[in-house]
Amino acid sequence: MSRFAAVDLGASSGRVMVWDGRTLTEAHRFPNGPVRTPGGLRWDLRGLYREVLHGLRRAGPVTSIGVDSWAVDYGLLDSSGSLLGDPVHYRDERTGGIAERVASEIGAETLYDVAGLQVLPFNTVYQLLADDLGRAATMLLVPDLIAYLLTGEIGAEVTNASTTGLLDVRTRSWATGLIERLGLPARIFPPLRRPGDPIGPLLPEAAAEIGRTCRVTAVASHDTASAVAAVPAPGPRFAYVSCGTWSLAGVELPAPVLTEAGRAANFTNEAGIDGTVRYLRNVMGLWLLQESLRAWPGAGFGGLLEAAGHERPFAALVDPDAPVFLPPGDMPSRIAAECRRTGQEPPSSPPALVRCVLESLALGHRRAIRQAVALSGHDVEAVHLVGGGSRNALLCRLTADACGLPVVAGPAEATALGNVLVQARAAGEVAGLAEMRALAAGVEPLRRYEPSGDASAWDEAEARITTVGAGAHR
Ligand code: LRH
Repeated sequence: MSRFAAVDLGASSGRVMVWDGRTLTEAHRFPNGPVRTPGGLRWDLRGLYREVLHGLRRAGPVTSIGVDSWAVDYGLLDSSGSLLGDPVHYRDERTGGIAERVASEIGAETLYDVAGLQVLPFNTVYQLLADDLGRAATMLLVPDLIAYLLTGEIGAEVTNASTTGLLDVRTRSWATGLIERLGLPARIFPPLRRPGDPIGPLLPEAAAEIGRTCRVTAVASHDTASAVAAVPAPGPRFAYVSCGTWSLAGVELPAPVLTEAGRAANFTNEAGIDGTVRYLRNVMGLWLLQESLRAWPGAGFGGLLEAAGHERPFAALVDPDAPVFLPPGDMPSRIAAECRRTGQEPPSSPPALVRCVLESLALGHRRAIRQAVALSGHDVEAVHLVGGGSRNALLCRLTADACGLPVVAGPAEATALGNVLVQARAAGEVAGLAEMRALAAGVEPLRRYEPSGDASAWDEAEARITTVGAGAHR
């Protein structure tokens, strides 16, 4: 079998991984994060690209490269193909109030009927409306931008384009009518490409940096779409939580669900591979922990987790999706303030706070999965928890208990796996989605957590965050 490289950029770390048909090996890993500039909260695109090139050099000879990343963010090119500044980070505050304005002007129902997307304040559509597009000739989402730097080719991969709010959920083509109604310039939306489509060979400059040439192939460039493609489920009756900076919790469906109840619950219909729909909701995810750890320099994560396992259950709970947790900043203080606001004693120590975050997240997983099942009518037998969060045994156990379903944890690198497996399939070396999932099941031992404990305690806990919580975006 050939070797394939995945460039997988997450919001808090990036990596270049190599697949040789049986094993996935890390060639390079590097931190990523927001940079505060006078022009707002941004990504350091050149820094990221430098790390990508370094990783691809270390990867050795490969047949093809695929690029995926977090969703919604983009860079703008001018008419000469030059980048107009670093991409703005989705946690920047520039989109404040825009979603509400668009909903009152166009109607939230109309938007949902066209794009089937959950309302998050940072959806690309709202970012574009906050942006100055005067000199923009092309909008490229982050993985398409990296692919452009590597090959010079312009395009928009469809799974990630489905997170813009401007892709027609039925036809999977740009929603030109909506784009026009919003007054956005149609010229900036590049031709669409699908997972498995060839993008092109490396530019000579990129090949010189990497030390060899090869081709770049479109993958499911939305990281969550790649992760779901690599869920190691033997059949269709599964829910998933793709757990990293965000937890994306839901089910895989053959067609979108565009009901009023789904819209009111803020469920999204994002594009998966092979025409599948990722019917899911965003839960705030490990961001709550990552930002807490940033406030406690020197705290060892392993020790904190171990201690959190011995803390009193359900001592304090927050709605993990409260908008107050979205921006960067002091997370422990915000969690304590939320506890006080909702009449609870704030966690008294870092382990107690970690326990509060993990139980609150498990409740977020439960709420999203139960609603996904109820709204879609798609029954599930197990929850597959993939991504970095699958290494967090306490979170996996709490999620199994909260959902009342077995949790199958792993693979941790599901996103990179989904990326390389789509390339292997495009090269004719893997047959289809079922074979991709069977291969994904073999890369690391999967851990199974059976639900245990008192189910009614979780019902009460959910009632607590639902009645006292901010209600977030649902
Ligand atoms: C996860 C993710 C998620 C998006 C968010 C911006 O990395 O792609 O699916 O909603 O980042």
